Amino acid sequence: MLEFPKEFFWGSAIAAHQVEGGNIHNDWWDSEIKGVFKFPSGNACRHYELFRQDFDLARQLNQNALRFSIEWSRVEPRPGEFNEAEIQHYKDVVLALRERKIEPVITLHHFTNPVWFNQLGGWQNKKAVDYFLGFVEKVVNALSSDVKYWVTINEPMIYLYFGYSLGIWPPHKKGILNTISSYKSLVRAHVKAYRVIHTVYKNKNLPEPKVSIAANLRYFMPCKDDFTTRLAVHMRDRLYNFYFLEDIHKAGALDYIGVNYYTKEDVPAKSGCAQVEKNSLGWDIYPAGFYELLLKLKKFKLPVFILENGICTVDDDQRWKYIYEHLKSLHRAMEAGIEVLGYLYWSLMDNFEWDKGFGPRFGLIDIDYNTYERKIRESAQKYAQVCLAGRLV
Ligand code: IFM
Repeated sequence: MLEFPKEFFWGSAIAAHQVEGGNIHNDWWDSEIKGVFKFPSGNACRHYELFRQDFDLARQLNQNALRFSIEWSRVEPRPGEFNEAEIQHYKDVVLALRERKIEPVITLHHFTNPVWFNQLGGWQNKKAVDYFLGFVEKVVNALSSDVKYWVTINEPMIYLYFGYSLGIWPPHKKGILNTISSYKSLVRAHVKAYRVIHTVYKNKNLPEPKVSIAANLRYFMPCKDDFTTRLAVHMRDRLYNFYFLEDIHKAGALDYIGVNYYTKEDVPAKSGCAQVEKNSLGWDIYPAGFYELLLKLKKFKLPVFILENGICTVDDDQRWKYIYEHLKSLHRAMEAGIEVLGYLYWSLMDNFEWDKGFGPRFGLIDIDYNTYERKIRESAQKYAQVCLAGRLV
């Protein structure tokens, strides 16, 4: 039996564009209606209207934390023009969570931008960070009294890779120079947002907030025991896993480390040294890598918060096995001295998996996209027992 701390966050995560539906003012929607993607997000899960029902289910599943994102393009559909009704909507969302004794963990940027922001040059515009801060200040002022945990940017390296290096996601700005300049912008955006958030709390005499990013971390698996492989692993760790975190840590803008962990990657790539099970998108399932990675975070001397960990599969037994094995690894890392604040499964419900559409099923809750009926999966019930007892049997 593995015991977790009494004060532990057990929950799940979602993101606006993937669940809300009808996000007509953002760049993903714009690319979708221009036919760039095969699968448009449309109504998604209709979570925008059904959020109370979804939070009832989260409560029923004994979850005490939920991560969601605020859709910037709803709050600020035109530059400097804030939509008070949308701000009220997110206040209602936070309140609905609090009423159910669920801790809100709020993401401010989860892959989508308002269309106007991209039209003005996106993250390459000299004023990009100021635009973002205008939104951040507005939202944080509105929600601060009921929120402690903030995530400024979700998976900056993934966003930069798909949106800039490859250019297949909005804003479709392919190229290394675009990637580098946007990287710098995102680092500045985080650091300044961190300061804005802390200042708002200070001015309002509120207890200190906790601010981080959600870093998508991958376990780079050394497939040979030689110097070149070790160097290649080190370089990938530095570049993909730690560079962004180190930059913002150096700037004193990190209160905890937000971790999203899904998979491993062999080094050299595709050498297939460890043949393992895969999820329905073909990603390797490797819980041992979760442990190894968490240990590598020791150097930051900060608590860790698992903001995403999950599997897309049509085999619900495989989902439970995934959760179980990853929780075991997490517990091992905690025994080895890593302080962990909580574990959020990705995702509370099936949702719009970006360019892959609605095919991949990551949810603890099944969504019928014809009727929008929600059905709790068996794996969710098992996870609910862990959330309730705070232990893995
Ligand atoms: O669906 C995504 C999420 O938006 C960010 N992290 C990874 C998930 C699964 O691909």
